[in-house]
Amino acid sequence: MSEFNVEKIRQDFPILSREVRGKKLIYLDNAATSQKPLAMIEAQARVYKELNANVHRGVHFLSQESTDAYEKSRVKIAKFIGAKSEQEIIFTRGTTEAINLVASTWGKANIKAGDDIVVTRMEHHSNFVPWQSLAKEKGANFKIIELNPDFTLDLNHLESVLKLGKTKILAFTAMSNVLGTINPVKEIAAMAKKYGALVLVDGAQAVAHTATVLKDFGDIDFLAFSAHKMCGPTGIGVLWGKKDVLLAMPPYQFGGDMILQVGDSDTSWNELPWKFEAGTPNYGDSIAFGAALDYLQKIGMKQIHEYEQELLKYAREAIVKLPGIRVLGPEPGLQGGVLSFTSATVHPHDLATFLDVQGIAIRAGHHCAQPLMRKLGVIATNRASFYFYNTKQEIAFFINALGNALEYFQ
Ligand code: C6P
Repeated sequence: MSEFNVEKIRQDFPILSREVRGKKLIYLDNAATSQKPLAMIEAQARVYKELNANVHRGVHFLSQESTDAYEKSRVKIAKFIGAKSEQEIIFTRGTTEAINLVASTWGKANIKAGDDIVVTRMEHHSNFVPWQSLAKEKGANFKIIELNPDFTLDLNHLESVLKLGKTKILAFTAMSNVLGTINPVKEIAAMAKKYGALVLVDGAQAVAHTATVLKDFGDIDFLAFSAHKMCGPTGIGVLWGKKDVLLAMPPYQFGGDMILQVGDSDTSWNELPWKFEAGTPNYGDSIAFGAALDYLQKIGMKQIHEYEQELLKYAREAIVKLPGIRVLGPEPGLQGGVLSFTSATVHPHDLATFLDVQGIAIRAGHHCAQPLMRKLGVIATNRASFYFYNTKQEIAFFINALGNALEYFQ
């Protein structure tokens, strides 16, 4: 085990000391949303206690203070992912809205009938349906890259599609929320560029666990991620885009703050990033997101990643010893802290309900990835997902309870 003081870290998360159903909470549903440290909770409360005023709209002291905090948070996010400029950071409600923004602005302006829009079999609905819908609207072809039997992406299939030279955009996840598969983003992006396609990366899962995001991802054009999966508040997320690509895109929504000048018959748009932020933004949560990033960086993203890999290895080695359990995910090393499994005999919802009675929170269902479920030939899986405040003891308890569940349902 690395030099990682998990017991000390856990004290930063008030919710981790509560009981559920009379049992100590074991929270293993981190891929759905992470828990929140006090530093973030207090930063959010401070906004409303001390500096609440609408941003970009007042000359008075409070408005300037809140605008300053809002824009400072944008700078923190830019630094966290290694963006060239904070102008490339657009606040959205989350990953879903960030992807919809690109599909409806860039997509509507650039996709024509006969073009290829390419996604993969392991996409979350948020990175599948907006593209499928855009393709329908424009008469474009919607293509899905399949997986290898080991749950990795079939790069030969991808290249065979890209080679046709018709792909306008390749949208794929950096890490699957079901399989945990970590895709080789840099390699895939380079391949897409070779054939002239733009690249959108869904970072909803990966950014929460990656130390040097844009450097690792190479030549991509867009990145979408959500604060709530990385110790931040719900309802806030980011679209990062290359400046020249964003500049060429039409606005998303229309209203306050995104305009420069409104004439009776014409309107001009504000500079980046505000061109894409119509209306009063969610400055409270944006500021709190900055505090969450400060917290993560204090712990160290590299340490977080390494520790999670230890937890995953421990869990995987233990779970495969249980009778009838099938793990759906690639070999260790190619997998993030997400462990999906099925039982040969027990329905995922029964298992999750049994565990819930023991205070253990895991997810059961299709994980918003029905195209993947269909291909895997299952209607649902169980999924345990880890973050840096989980412990080996919690995992041991979970595995033991899972063993009991399997026995009980026999
Ligand atoms: N996955 C899960 O339990 P939002 O809801 O916009 O913050 O994120 C959507 C999303 C997009 N892509 C991936 C890879 C995701 O994992 C998610 C969210 C959660 O797996 C909720 S369904």
